[in-house]
Amino acid sequence: MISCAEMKVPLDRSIQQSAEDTARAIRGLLAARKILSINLISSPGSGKTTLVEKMIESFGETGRIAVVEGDIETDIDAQRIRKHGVQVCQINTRSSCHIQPAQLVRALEGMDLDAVDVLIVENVGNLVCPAEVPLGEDVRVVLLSVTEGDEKPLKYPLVFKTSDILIITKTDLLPYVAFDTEAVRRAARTVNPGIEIFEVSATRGDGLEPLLSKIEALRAEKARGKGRA
Ligand SMILES: Nc1nc2c(ncn2[C@@H]2O[C@H](COP(=O)(O)OP(=O)(O)OP(=O)(O)O)[C@@H](O)[C@H]2O)c(=O)[nH]1
Ligand SMILES: [Mg+2]
Repeated sequence: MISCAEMKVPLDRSIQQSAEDTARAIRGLLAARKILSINLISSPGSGKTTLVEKMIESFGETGRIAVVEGDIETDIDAQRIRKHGVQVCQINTRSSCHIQPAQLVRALEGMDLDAVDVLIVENVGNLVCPAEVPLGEDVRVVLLSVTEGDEKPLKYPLVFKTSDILIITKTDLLPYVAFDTEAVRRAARTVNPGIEIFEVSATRGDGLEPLLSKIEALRAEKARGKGRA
């Protein structure tokens, strides 16, 4: 006789494998089209959508950016992005605290991928669950705003460990909060020595240039077929 506890393990594994398979399929689909995909992860309100808006403005028409917005409810973020004239698809995850790979597949099915060079996926605002679920991305980016506290890389290590880039956001607010940028840099590098770190104020425009240059370099690398996929 098989107990419930014993049965749960293979079931959980098959669900996990299925999500991984789907993420792999997304990676293949985007790699075949040489589309650079970026998965943005942060706590709610760290400035993801604001930064995406700045990226679209900076890359302009030639950037061929498409955006997938993940939120529990509403299409508020998709409406913000739509105003910039790029392709956007809103996913409402309802009870799920992250975008599932299968949801991303459905979103991509509704897009003209031949007109895209860079796909930006803004995950549901959360530092925990999105870190556990790859979406076939080339680049994972974690954002941490200066109002959230400088100990976060140590308290939420997985997302910092699995990200390629850390963006410290809202640096214009540094004079008003106790936030030790150097401590964050040290903590992030403790959990992930290879993480690349940028500091930006999207609203004031500070620090955007090096970040945008980095993304442009990744896009060019992908276009030449030298991406990680
Ligand atoms: N001072 C300051 N405020 C910012 C900056 N970037 C974003 N904000 C503000 O922070 C708030 C949240 O910004 P969003 O871009 O919506 O944040 P988000 O991470 O997309 O939020 P969710 O999608 O809800 O997780 C808004 O009021 C923005 O105007 C910044 O660089 N400096
Ligand atoms: Mg947002």
